[in-house]
Order: sequence, then C-alpha cells, then structure tokens
Amino acid sequence: MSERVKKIYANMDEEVDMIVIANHIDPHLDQAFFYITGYETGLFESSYAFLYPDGECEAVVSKLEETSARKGNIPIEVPENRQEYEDILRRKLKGAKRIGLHFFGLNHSRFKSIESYSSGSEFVDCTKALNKARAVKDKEELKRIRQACAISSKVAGSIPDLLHEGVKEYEVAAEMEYRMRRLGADCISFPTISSFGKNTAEPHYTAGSDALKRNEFALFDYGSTYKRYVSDITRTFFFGKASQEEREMYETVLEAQQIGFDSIEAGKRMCDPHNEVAKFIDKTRFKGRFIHGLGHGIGLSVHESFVGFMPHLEEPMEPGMVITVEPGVYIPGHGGVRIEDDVLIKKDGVDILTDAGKEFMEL
Ligand SMILES: [Mn+2]
Repeated sequence: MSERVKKIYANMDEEVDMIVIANHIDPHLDQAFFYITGYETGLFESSYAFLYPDGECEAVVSKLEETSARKGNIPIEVPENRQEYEDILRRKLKGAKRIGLHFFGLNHSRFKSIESYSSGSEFVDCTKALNKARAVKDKEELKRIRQACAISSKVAGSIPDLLHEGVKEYEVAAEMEYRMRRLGADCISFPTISSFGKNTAEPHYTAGSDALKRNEFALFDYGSTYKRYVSDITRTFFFGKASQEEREMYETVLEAQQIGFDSIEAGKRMCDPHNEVAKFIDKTRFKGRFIHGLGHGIGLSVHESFVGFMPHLEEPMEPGMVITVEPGVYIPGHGGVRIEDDVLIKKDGVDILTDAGKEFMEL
C-alpha cells in the first residue's frame, strides 16, 4: 500500500479502475513514474506503473534497471523478452473499463501502445490529481530537496572565485556543474544559466561564449538534482564598480524578494506574493521591468504544474509546498538582476531552503 497512491486517488474527481503511468524513451520519461516508485537510480525507459484504487501499485521494468527497482517496495515484473512484455501489459489492462492516464506526461506514441494493449477502455485524464498529490511534499521528498538545495547553495558561495576578466560564460558554467557533481548531485536540474553583461537581461538565456568584462553584471541561475529532486537558485554579482542605478537595481530586487517572503502564508492565494512583489517593483524606477512570475513549484520537475507564485494561480498556499521566490528586473541591452531562493511553506511561515549569501557584491 502506498501513501502516494492513496493521495492521488483521494484527489481524483472521477472513478477509474486503474491509473497507468508509462515512460517512453529518454527524455520522454514521466516524472510521475518516479513519484510513485521513488526509485533513486535507473533510467526506466519503457517502464510502466499501475496504480489501483485500494492504494496498491506495481511496476513493469526492464532487466536494465532490475536491481534499482528491487530496492523499492513495490512489486515488479521483469519481462524476459518483447513478447512477454506485451503479454504482461495486455494482462494488466484486461477488463479495465476506465483507465486514468497522465495526459500531461504521456508521450503520444506510448499512448497508442496502451490503447492497443487495452480492449476498448475509456481513458480519463488524471493530470490534476497527480499534480495535486505532488504539490504537497512528504518527508522523504523534503529530505531530497533539502540536500539538492544545500549542494547548490554551497556552489553559489564559490562563484566569486571563478570570476575574472576574460573568463567565458561556458567556463564558469562547467566549473559550477562539476562542483555540484563533486558534492553528490545526480546531475544538474536544467542547463545552467551563466550570463554576463547584456545577456543577464534575458531571463532564460543559457550560457554562451561571451567573456567577462569589467563593470557588468554576472548572473547565474542553476540547480542540482539529488535523488531526482531538484533545487533552483539564482545569484547576481557585479564585476567591477557599479553605477548608482545598477546598485539600485540590485537593492530593489533584494527588497522585492523580502516582500515576497513576507507575503507567503498558508491559506492565502498563491498569486498574492506575486502581486505584492509586482506592485512594489512597479512603484520604483524599474516599473514594468519585472517580466515573469515570482516563482514556480519545484520537486521532481523544475517547473511543477499547479503550484507557483503566478498571477493566474488563485488556489491557496498549503504547508508542504516548495516554491521558488525569484523577482528580477531586466533592462534589455544593458543587464538584469535576479535573486532566487527555494522556500518550503509551513503552517506558520516559511523555511528558506537555499541559504547562500546575497548581499550586493562588487568583485
Ligand atoms: Mn527558477
């Protein structure tokens, strides 16, 4: 019996005979599969998880990850060959009239095979129930997220040592990623944003080959994954001597982030912190320069659905949600500042999980 499976069913609006979560080929793997199984290692291409209304679940995995799967506590079947694989899937789906599927995470080609293994079943989208279950983290999930945050925070502290005139964006990114791995990260949680000068004004820049020059911003947005759970952090530094306006940009974003933290409260709407921060920034000389949502949910994915500090999310904040708080201001052609931390919402306040320093730093 799995608490997570029970939680998913508790969030379902419709009845189904079973929920089927199916991986395709990397990178089309469904994070929901790992939410259900909890597997720490292994790729799990073409694997399946079957979830039943009584809270039971089982998985079909290949021999390639059998050892990793045996460490979990759900029953597995490991087919010997292609024929056996298809027979198992047909047997599991047999007689199911209504099957719940994760429409958001399911590859279309994998869906076609599920359809072919089933016999006239009706398919129901269970994306919402899965998202709701994943929104509130349990103890094991928090343990992993905390460790991912600790690794990323530690690397943030060493970024200033990596910055010198002429160093390239990709060189700093490579060094940061190496350090995360050395500290025990599984991998990076998304392509590292390592940006200098005018590139810092583009929130979703990645890392190019620009060399660091004096008197410009250097912004790093990155994260590590620990046992599949991510962290996401941004720090901005000034290389050289900042102008009054550049310093003000930084101080405004830092203050905005504090306003964000202060507006987080279980029970209030998820859009409230965003609205407070946007209102504050729009009263400064950087009016209109905050061009994205204040934060997104994190967990197995860097951008988790349903959770976040976004203007369109009116559902209440709940204890156990983990969300980023990342205000920024961007001046195209010149530069940008963003400061990002990951917070855990608690019954009474917040726990800031990324603890790297963020005082304005001129290097
Ligand atoms: Mn982020």
